[in-house]
Amino acid sequence: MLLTDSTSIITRENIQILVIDNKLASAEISLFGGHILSFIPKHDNRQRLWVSQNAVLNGKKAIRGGIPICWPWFGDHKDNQFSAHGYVRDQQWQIISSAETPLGTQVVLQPTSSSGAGFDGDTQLSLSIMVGKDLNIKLSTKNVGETSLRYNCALHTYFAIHDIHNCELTGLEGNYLDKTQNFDSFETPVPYKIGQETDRVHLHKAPNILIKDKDINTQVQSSGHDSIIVWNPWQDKSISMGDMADDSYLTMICVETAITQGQNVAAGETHVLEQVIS
Ligand code: TA6
Repeated sequence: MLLTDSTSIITRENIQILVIDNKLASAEISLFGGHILSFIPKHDNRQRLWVSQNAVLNGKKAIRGGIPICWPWFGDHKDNQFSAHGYVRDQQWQIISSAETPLGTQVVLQPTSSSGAGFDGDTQLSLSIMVGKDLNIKLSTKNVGETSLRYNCALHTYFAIHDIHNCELTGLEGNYLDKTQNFDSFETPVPYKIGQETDRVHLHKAPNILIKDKDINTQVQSSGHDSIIVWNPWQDKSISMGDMADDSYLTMICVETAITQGQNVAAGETHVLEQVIS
């Protein structure tokens, strides 16, 4: 196992977790799903990510919370016969490399296979994570086939907040498609507050979003995306989801850096989706 001075492996229920603890931050990454579960910078010791207290850690079901990797599609599959959000968030990933750098600890993970039913691309998928003052996540899709491919993806990040009623987003503009209203198009509200089930695909390459949680701000910088999704299930959906406590919608919000409009990757080329959390 490729470990460094600041990395170790623990087992929690049925999953292996890579624990990173360096002078800048600590983090936990489930090797099941290539799934970041925790990021705590040491300058403020504030947990940035939310994980459900009822998350299933059986190594079969995608973990509720943290940063699920949605690939090679986002949401429902166009043929609707495959599970939502693709097939890599519920498979085992491997550590390809790890290194201590001046900016923090960098690890690269890859899924056991990036081929699967529902997608005919020939790819190499890798996730590069830098755990430092910020959390820098890069999802790279290399086309190792002979023909161009097209895919969607998302870093489906669940952020921890104190109270959804005191939360406001800045940095989004233009129109969004509202999944709770047949994907009809609406204007981004200002101020951007959440007071009901919210499931919005913003067709805006917002490079810099602030999640304002009373007087605490979490910055979300994105690149390589064509959309930002904002999701909060609110109370009824939370109650209906076995891996969410009934009131857990109050302390989380998803701000997801994504490709939802189709990204072409020519043979031999690589596309990188990046999210930086501060
Ligand atoms: O990103 C928002 C969303 O697509 C919602 O529609 C909701 O389905 C959420 O993802 C969670 O999906 P999951 O398959 O993880 O339950």
